[in-house]
Parts: sequence; C-alpha cells; structure tokens
Amino acid sequence: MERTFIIVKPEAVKRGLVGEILKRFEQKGLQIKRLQMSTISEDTAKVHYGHHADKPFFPDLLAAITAGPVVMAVLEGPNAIGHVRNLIGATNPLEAKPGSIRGDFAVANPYNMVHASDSPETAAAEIARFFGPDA
Ligand code: FUP
Repeated sequence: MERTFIIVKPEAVKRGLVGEILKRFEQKGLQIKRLQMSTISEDTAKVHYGHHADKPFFPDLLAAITAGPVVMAVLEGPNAIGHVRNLIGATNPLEAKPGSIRGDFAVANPYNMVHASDSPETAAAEIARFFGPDA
C-alpha cells in the first residue's frame, strides 16, 4: 500500500471543485486517510515550491498557491502516487488530456487546480510538512 499527498489549489476551491476533484480520487479506489482545509503561508509555499525558486514564474506561483484556502489530503492505495499523477494529468493544462483533472478544468498555469506528490520521497516530505511528522 502506498500513500500520496494532494492539494486542491485556491483557484479550484474558489470555483467549487473540491467535491468533484476528491470524487475522482475516491472513485478510482483510493482512500482518503487525512483531510484538512487551510491557507498556505508564503514561507511554507517557498519551501513547497523551492525547486522552482529560480524560475521566472515563481512569484506568480507563490501568489496563486497562497491566494486563499486549499484542501489537502493524504490518499492511500496500491501505486497511489502513479494513479494520482495519471488522474491529475500533465503539469501544463494545454498538454493535460481531456478526462484528467487538469485537462478538464484548467486552461493555463499557474492555475492547474491540483498538486500531487511525484515520488515516494516527496510524498513523505509533503505529508510531514502539512500534516505533521507523525501523520
Ligand atoms: P507538478 O508536479 O505537475 O505540479 O509540476 P511542477 O512541480 O513542475 O510545477 C509546480 C507548479 O508550478 C505547477 F503546478 C504550476 C507551476 N508552473 C508554472 O506556473 N509554469 C511552468 O512553466 C511550470 C510550472
């Protein structure tokens, strides 16, 4: 069994897509193990997206992820990381296939609706960052 971490981003919360997005993970067969609504601080956003700190889009990315409340979840199931990455689609909404979350609901970055961990290492770090070291 594998665990992964997702964020329903502020733009998706604002558009009323929380239920729709969580439903897709649940109907795939993944279990919601932890769930919380909160607002990401600028400092935490800088850590979370630290790998993009030198990119020209970094300020817009920070502004988008801190713009309002988000919903975060820990999801569990066989190959949860890979399944969730398939369900959300490509990072660039233009490349995300229709049928994926980004393909169905997003038109341009940084508003691609959802974040999901991309490896076991990032999943463990992100679960600890947002739900605490004992989660
Ligand atoms: P992903 O793991 O699919 O979220 O992709 P990345 O970690 O590469 O990107 C993190 C976020 O940066 C994306 F969700 C959106 C934003 N981004 C841009 O705004 N422009 C880009 O060219 C690439 C990423």
